Amino acid sequence: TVLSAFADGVLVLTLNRPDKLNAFNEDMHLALRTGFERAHNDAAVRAVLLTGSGRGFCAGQDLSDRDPRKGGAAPDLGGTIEQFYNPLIRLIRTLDKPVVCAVNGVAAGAGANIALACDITLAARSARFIQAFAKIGLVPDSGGTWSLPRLLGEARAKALALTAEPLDAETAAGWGLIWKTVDDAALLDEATALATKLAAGPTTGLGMTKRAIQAAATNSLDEQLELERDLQREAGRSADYAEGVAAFLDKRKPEFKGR
Ligand code: LHQ
Repeated sequence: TVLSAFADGVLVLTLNRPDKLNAFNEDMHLALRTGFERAHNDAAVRAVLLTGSGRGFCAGQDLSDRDPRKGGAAPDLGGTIEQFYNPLIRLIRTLDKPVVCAVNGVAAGAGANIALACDITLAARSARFIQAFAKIGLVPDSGGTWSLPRLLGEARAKALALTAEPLDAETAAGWGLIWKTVDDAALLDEATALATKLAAGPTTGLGMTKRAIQAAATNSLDEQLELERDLQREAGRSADYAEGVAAFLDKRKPEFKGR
């Protein structure tokens, strides 16, 4: 349900239930979690690339898993969120390495918000983002109610969430919801090149940069200035800082080790 490949420091995780537009069932959740846990624990992994196989990126929760017409007690959706979606979003946000997301096609429901939780999100020009929740009486999850207003402001966040209208990738990029759009045929190459470049970077410093920018969401300026001071102190002790400065002075390309 998730293809996993490792090359040049990049762990590529490909959602792989193309017949269902890569909607999440439990197996896919567990496989994706295993992938992100590996990224956390394996120092050789210095960037992650998340994408989907087939014509969709991810259609959110697999709704055929929980057909209400089959009767029985209403499922505890809070339990599903607690068990699967929330841990996934935390794994992505707390990973001290860059996560690139290549949205190869439609991203709906939780699928859209997982893409928004990644650090750098590129999308195929034909992709669409849909806060599909309102269509079935649900509330945006996977951090959507947090990321949408931060990335877009309340006006656009509310309109997208309340109407569930699809947002085309070009508009999403223009609004600052994602980093950029790429021609469909070039998406995977471009996203792989970006992830590979990041994986050859000063991983410790990049991880701290990610942490600092995320902390700004809740910090005051004073708290943020202090955080920057502390992180810079730590970064200044890294081998990659010494290498970066030496390479600059030698007028050569740095060879970062990620430490
Ligand atoms: C699907 C799905 C799908 C199953 C396409 N499930 N089969 C959290 C906690 C617990 C429970 C509930 O949810 C959540 C969070 C959520 O993510 S809620 C939001 C769930 N997702 C949706 O509501 C999106 C449902 N899908 C759609 O609206 C459309 O499929 C989109 C707009 C994504 C794509 O439309 P089309 O390009 O027209 O493709 P399609 O609808 O024909 O889909 C292709 C196939 O994939 C089709 O199967 P079939 O056997 O007919 O070929 C769909 O049934 C299947 N599929 N999404 N979420």
